Amino acid sequence: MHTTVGILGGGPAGLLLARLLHLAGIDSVVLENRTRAYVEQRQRAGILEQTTVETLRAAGAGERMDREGLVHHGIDLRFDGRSHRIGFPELTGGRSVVLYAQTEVVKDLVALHLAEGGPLLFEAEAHAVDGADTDRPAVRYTHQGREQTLTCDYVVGCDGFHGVVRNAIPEHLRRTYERTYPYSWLGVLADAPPVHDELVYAHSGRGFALASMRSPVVSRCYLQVPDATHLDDWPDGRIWDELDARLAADGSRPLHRGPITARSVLPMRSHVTEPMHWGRVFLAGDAAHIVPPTGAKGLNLAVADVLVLARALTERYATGSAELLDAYSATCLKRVWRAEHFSWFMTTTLHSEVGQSPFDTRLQLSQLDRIATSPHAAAELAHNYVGLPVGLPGESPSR
Ligand code: FAS
Ligand code: PHB
Repeated sequence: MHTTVGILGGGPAGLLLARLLHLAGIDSVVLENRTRAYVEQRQRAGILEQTTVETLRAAGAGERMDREGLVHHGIDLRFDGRSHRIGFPELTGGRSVVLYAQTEVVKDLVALHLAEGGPLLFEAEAHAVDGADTDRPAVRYTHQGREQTLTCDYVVGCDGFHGVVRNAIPEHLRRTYERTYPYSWLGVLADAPPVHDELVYAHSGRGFALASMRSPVVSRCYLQVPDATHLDDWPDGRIWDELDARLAADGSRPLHRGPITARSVLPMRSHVTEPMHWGRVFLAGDAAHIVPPTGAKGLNLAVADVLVLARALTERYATGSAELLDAYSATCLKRVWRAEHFSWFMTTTLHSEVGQSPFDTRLQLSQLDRIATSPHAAAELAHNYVGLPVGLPGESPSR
């Protein structure tokens, strides 16, 4: 099989890229390792930056998001028994975020692509990319029990952190930057109405907590727990008690409790692979970078990479110029490192390490107090949270 762009991975990055290329009249084939049901139910991100929302609308995948998504104009920060709201529009010149789960974004993009787009093969596992430095790279993959080859002009690795495309960049040319954190998140989904209509991020001596949601009747909450935590040690009652203890602040109400329908433990890591382009191979999304979810950046970074790459490929096939393709890695890494910094900042400011010194705790509280009392510090957080410029040609850089 031959196509113009071979896309490995049917997560949000791969599906959105295929959609944007389809709208630009550029053929692609998407190879996804798992089943459709699996990728559509895999619980991950929940917050969409304004640029992500606008991109999904422009791609024709915004109708259900606009109907069911919850527009959030702020977040609550809780620390030292106090609650402080960060209002986004007033601090960012009118920008906000939307709460709409990644599972729903993926469902919308899969449905749209199967209805209008090119080939999207599920249960197609890619093994390797050959000839990445030639003008006709080839992907070796298995589908329906048969070894197959997909040749293309370009290969894009949207295959996540454990993907194979990254390995097509010669090791001696690849630079890896990593930071791991000595704690994890216990994430739960519960049939319980959220007690607060915006997200609540809490710093407490017992550890971090986040109260998020999936709908007006479904809560999504997270607790900082030690690495290698066993779910059996966390029966429902203990989870709710701990959430209430950490989220408590003046005037706050305890959470509504309900059946917990899903739970998982997520390790926390920051990771960047450079470059994000070599020869005829490109990396986008988690295949190139991972952020701890405290800054709600993961999915939004993947969308921003794909926006820049789709624009560059469209330019290549419309004018023959590879200028934007050659600038892809540098363009994305500028934004990626900003998001890495913001996610590291939110993580290290809001989580308490075991054995953390009282001095460090005081520093965290001073930083949080600064955000709560200084419009400048609050604006810096708000701008990063609602989303910074993507790096598209002609985009206003100053935000
Ligand atoms: P994805 O990982 O979503 O998609 C990659 C796809 O490639 C997968 O479908 C995989 O099956 C496929 N694939 C892999 N290897 C393949 C191969 N060899 N052949 C074919 N296909 C292959 N972000 C938040 O903001 N909030 C959260 O709460 C949050 N929770 C997260 C929880 C987890 C467990 C993870 C891993 C991430 C979480 N994130 C969260 C970040 C998340 O949103 C990612 O940034 C986002 O999924 C990135 O999208 P993609 O780059 O498309 O990668
Ligand atoms: C979520 O809703 O899953 C979510 C929201 C914000 C975060 C992390 C996770 O920072």
